Amino acid sequence: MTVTPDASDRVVRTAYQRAVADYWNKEKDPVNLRLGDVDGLYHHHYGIGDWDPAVLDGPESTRDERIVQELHRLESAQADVLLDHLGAVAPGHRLLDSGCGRGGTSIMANQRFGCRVDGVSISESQVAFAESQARRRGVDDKVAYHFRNMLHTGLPTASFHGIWNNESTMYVDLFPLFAEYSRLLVHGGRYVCITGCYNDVTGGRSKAVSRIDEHYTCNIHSRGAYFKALAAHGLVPINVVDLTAATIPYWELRAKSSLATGIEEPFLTAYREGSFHYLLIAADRV
Ligand code: SAH
Ligand code: GPP
Ligand code: MG
Repeated sequence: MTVTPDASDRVVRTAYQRAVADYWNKEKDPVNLRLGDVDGLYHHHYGIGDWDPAVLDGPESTRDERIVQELHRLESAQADVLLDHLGAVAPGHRLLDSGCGRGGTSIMANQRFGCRVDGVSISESQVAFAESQARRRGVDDKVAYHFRNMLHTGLPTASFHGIWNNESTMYVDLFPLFAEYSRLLVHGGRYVCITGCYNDVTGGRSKAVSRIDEHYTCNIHSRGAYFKALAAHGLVPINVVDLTAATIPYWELRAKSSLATGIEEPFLTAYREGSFHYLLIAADRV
């Protein structure tokens, strides 16, 4: 990674963005690192699908390790579902992992499609970590990570066939974000996001949703906000999948594990009371 002396100012432009970058620069929680250590795919997103009840049985001494592996399997399954929605991606195409974290989903996309993938994050330490993983796997000629702001990436116009946000849209305003994607995507290019959003039907931000915002220094948007912002930027939805029921088991297992961070209860409450959904949205650039 090349960081010029003023790069940080150009990427991180507001006090809020500074706070977000600081959070991710310091983040080293075992709930993420121990899971990533399982196979070297480091994720900062949640899981979907049912877990095997057998992980709770068997010897106490290895129970924790079984849970770690199972949580990681569910998180990788989530990324696989996101990639399923990118449509036909050819080896010559270019993809953008916007808000890429430690880069796990970018590696999975390159493994699946054989194409070039660029990841951007507002956290310099995440970018350095992700770069070292790509080098370790020998895919750094195809998978590159950049210390950039997703609101103004500086990447070339109409150069991406696909862009995704895996749990990173809650850190930015959606109008400028989708204006940037509208610029970056080719005509017919696909945008996919997986996000947590609050329910317009039940009113404003519930107590549980506010606790999630506070925990991660983020600003969860309403469900409706996504569709308004997509429509305003020539991004036409092709698929909307409510993953709420599929993610609840992940949170239940996580709550039972020694890696629980305390945010499990607000997620379970918000999902069960219906004030919050875990949604996948896929849209085409027209
Ligand atoms: N998509 C990744 C990480 C999600 S965590 C994964 O699934 O593993 C949220 C990510 O959003 C972090 O990497 C954080 O640095 C990034 N982020 C937040 N605001 C950003 C911004 N304005 N520009 C670029 N990245 C941002
Ligand atoms: C990242 O996951 C969490 C977010 C990007 C914030 C909020 C997401 C929503 C869907 C509302 P992580 O893996 O770093 O979190 P944790 O440390 O809790 O596992
Ligand atoms: Mg995590």
